[in-house]
Amino acid sequence: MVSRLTFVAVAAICSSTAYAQQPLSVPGHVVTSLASATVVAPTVMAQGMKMTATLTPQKGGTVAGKATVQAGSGAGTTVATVSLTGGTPGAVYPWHVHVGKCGMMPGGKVWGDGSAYKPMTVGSDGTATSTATISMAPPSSGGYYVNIHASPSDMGTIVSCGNLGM
Ligand SMILES: [Cu+2]
Repeated sequence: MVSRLTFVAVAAICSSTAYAQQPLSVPGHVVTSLASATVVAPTVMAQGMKMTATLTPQKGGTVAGKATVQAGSGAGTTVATVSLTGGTPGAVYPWHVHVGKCGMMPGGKVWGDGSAYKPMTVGSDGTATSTATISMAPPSSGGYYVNIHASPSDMGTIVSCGNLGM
């Protein structure tokens, strides 16, 4: 009975002019919350998940930091963030969420579209931050880690790494 009422409510909203003029991505919009609460239950569960990683310097380096991975505001998206300290001012560090764990040889594949991860430029104080939005729902199982690469021309050298955990 509950699901039948929900269906009727969604159908009524969907046929209205107001719905047609509202993009689904507007936060708090009634259609978005109805859909995420009653139709796309797995997404609701995923949105509560947040993975974090502590990034530790590799091979005697100084680059440390933190990373987070959690559901984005749009359905089926994930936002990954990274913040670093101890970087070389002016350096450009590519980074990704990878499948697997730190220290894998060879490294695990990039999770999601690699071009979504923009390389970050280190400031004069040695810090850097970056945010990537990936067009996939957050991972719900398996192992993942965040790699910081030495430079766009030296992807093989990892200057910092952290395993992602719940
Ligand atoms: Cu990488």
